[in-house]
Amino acid sequence: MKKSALQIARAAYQPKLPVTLTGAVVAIEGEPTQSVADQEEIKQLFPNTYGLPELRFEKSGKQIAGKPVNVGVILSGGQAPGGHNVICGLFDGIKKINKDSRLYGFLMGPGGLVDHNYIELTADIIDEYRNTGGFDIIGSGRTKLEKQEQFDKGLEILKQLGISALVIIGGDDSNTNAAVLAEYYKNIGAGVQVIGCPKTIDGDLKNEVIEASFGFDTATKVYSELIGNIQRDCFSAKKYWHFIKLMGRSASHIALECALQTQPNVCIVSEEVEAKNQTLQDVVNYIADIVAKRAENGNNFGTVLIPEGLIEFIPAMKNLIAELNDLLAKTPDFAEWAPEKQREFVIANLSQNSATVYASLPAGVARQLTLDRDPHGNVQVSLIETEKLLSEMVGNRLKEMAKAGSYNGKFSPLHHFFGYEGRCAAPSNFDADYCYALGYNAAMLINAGVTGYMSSLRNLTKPSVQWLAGGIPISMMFNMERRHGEMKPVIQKALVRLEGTPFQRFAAKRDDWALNTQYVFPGPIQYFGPAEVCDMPTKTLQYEHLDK
Ligand code: FBP
Repeated sequence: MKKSALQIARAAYQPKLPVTLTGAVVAIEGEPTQSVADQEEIKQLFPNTYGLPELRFEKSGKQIAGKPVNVGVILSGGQAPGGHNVICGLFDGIKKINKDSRLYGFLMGPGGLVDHNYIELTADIIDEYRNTGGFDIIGSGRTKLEKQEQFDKGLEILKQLGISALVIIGGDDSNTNAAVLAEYYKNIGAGVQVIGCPKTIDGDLKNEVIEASFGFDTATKVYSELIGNIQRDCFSAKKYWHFIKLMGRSASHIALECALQTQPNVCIVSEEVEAKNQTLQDVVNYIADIVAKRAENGNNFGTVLIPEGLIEFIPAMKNLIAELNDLLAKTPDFAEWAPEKQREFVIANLSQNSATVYASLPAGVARQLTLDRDPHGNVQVSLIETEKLLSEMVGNRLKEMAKAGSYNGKFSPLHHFFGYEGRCAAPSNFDADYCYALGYNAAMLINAGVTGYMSSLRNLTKPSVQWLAGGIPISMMFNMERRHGEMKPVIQKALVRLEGTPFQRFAAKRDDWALNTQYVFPGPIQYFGPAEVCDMPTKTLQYEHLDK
């Protein structure tokens, strides 16, 4: 494939490893750990990998040396900038351990392991992908590894290729799978270590010990550039209200980070809507009031950021979705029915409250709620057109207000959805360094002989050379949640904390941003130039560090 000038220049970028990882390491064990909730149940489900200690790497002062190791790698779930660098770091790490080590990539996600589809990743291939966006080196997929026959089928090919360690690069669901697989292989004495790496643009795979998932930095910078450009356009023409839905699945981290970077007129944070027990109409009224107040000052324009998961956080909608999840899990042929039959069936089988909410929704949105779940049982929120739903309802509300004499303005909404635009961008310097180090560090965890761990780097607001490297037992992040109608052990998703500094900073400023146009135009990601332009981590990460 022909390369752009930036790709060629960027290929030469050498990610900066933490000093700790620049030679051989010793693994220092911390205290035994326990899961964030439901300890007894999780301990029973993970008898071999529960309670392991955290690991911290320190420089040993020696040269790295070890036996050759064959490693498999899987990219799982949605794309996130920097995935290629995780693989490059892993490759360089295992080659550092022993130049005869080999890396195999399973194709198109966890399905590649089960179906025995793989390629060997050689130096020539790896060099083509350094510091590039995308997951195309081996592709990704959302197959859920959950059945014993899948694990056994996977083990056949691992044995055949002499693979003794598998690295799964994925989000909360995929790392949950990694921990389940690690437990199973340990239990049957398969001799295969399983290591996870925290990936997702959504930013919701983080906790006390994992500071950030990779890809969030680059994706939010791409969206903020686009939002900034729209704000400049809207400030120039002064005639449109832009309703911008942002990816991020359930959590509002992406919307919040973009708000902190661009200072829009409105940003809805789903977690706050839930905490205040707001209805859809409350959210609509809040936006309509801002539109009306701006109109009083002659400002018939503005920007509204909407997290894609909003619908799921409106309590009445949340109940409806939970009931739909259970109902659809019990009705496997639902998707084959005609739309009217589906609608009648749903209304007849929901509780009265949920049936009323369902019936009150515009038909298109109601139908979107019943579309296929992903293999993990999640509603595909990116398919629900919340931005159109909200702008339509705001328009209706403004008509009522105009009749009552409390609004006199012009409302012309435009709609945008930013998601896929950011997932495969060339990684920012932060993500290029973070991902390379995560992969390299995974190689060190393999060398340390552990399983069921997630590659971890901390101290992320400092320059990358000062990051702290180690491993976190994945079972430590588990709690029990209802999935597909059954209670399952899963990694607890990190939602926006309303008491945390990122939200508090936003909340302190939003009234000012709503009425007095205070837009910031961040511009495109810069790869070459001063550190304050090129290497700055997200505001979320910077503010979260103030909470520590
Ligand atoms: P992961 O959780 O797998 O990282 O995926 C993140 C995400 O980009 C969400 O923000 C979005 O809702 C979803 O993937 C879209 O999924 P798909 O790529 O299957 O359309």
